[in-house]
Amino acid sequence: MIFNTVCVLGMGYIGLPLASSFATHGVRVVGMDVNPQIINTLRNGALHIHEPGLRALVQEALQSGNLLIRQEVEAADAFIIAVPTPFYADKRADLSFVQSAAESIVPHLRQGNLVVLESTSPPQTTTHVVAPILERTGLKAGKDFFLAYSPERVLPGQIIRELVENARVIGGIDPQSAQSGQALYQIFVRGEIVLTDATTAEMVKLMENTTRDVNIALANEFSRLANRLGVDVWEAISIANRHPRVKILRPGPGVGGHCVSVDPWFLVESAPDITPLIRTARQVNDNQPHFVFELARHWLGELKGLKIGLLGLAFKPDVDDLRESPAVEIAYLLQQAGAAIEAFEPFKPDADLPRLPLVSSLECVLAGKDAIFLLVAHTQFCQLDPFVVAKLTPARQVIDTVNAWERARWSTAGFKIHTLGVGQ
Ligand code: SAJ
Repeated sequence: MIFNTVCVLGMGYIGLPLASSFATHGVRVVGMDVNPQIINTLRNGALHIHEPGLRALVQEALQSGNLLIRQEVEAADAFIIAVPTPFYADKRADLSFVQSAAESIVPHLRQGNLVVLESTSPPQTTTHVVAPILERTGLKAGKDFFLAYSPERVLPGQIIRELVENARVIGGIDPQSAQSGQALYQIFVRGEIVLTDATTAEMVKLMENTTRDVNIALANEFSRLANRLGVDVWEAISIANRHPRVKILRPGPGVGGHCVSVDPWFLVESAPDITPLIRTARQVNDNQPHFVFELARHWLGELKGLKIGLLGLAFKPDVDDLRESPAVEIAYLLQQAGAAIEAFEPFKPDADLPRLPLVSSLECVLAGKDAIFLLVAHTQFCQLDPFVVAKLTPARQVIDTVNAWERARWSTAGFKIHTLGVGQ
């Protein structure tokens, strides 16, 4: 199958690198987004997201003349849906973006086209939600056009490399659709391409992130036990991980981002009566910011009026993504308890968070504080020298929620350091 033109719907963390990768491999790509601000930003040669290496890739794609940024869907040989799947307050998936993306393809769908859904979705979304919308054309999925599900599986911070190198699963609604998907992605994917059916591919994606979530929940529970029992969980984990079949993940302030903290709910949604473990792990991780807040209260005493500087708000190290971030939740919990907080997020210094005061430098977030919290293990924070920090802040209490700071050194520099998972 020949793909002269590919239309990618959604110019976000996945759609933009994907569209650019096709474009730099000689395919004419229509990169489409409904948000006019994103369109303007991209057309002006700027980026609306931070991802290492993305700027160079997008520029190369634009300069090649192959990547066209549009606000409307255009006719193409293949359409890739890479839009967000948020969730409602009751944790059910909100498929409205997927549905409207599919609807916007309808007027352009032609015999022999391929449509691929990349957005993480509950099992059976491709067959039960997307296919019926596309079939409003009168064309039949699997007979007149190809339809497949191929989840993105890249790690934020490593997207550009992983997009090319990771194994890719392509689940067709029939074998020909999967093969058509393979022909498309092998244009730039160097990792193994594994073909299966659409619902299996949906399950694969959700199982991967659920495995991670359940394992992090376990690590977080270990850290709670350690705090109570007077054990250093980090030492215990490093010893346990020397066992050849044990790989305990890292405890932390909670699980954020738009993947691991969301996807397990899609499995619970599909069968709530048989998924108690997945649900409980989600609840443990969702509760972790509260656990950290209570620990802080225990360590620092009365929080009302306390001036606290917060280092990091992103959902994980070295990214600018604040979605579902446990750090943000901890910030609000401290604020609700009456603490006078200020936060510094170097990857998004001007983030718009209601009522949350952000400062734009390390100096500002340290100045005049009573206590400092390390909430995200951004490289620049991990490398902080406590002797330099001691000169920039009157605070002598620090709380390290990610075990990035060497306790002995911070103590020597005059700080009382409290670390998540280290019981006293
Ligand atoms: N976290 C911990 N402890 C750990 C590892 C992570 O507390 O040991 C926390 C992080 O700080 C963060 C959250 O978990 O708040 C999720 O971070 P992550 O690095 O585990 O994953 P994401 O959300 O950035 O990306 C995941 C990846 N999935 C897996 O590794 C199985 C990625 O490959 C997926 O493409 C992505 O979800 C996605 O889009 O679904």
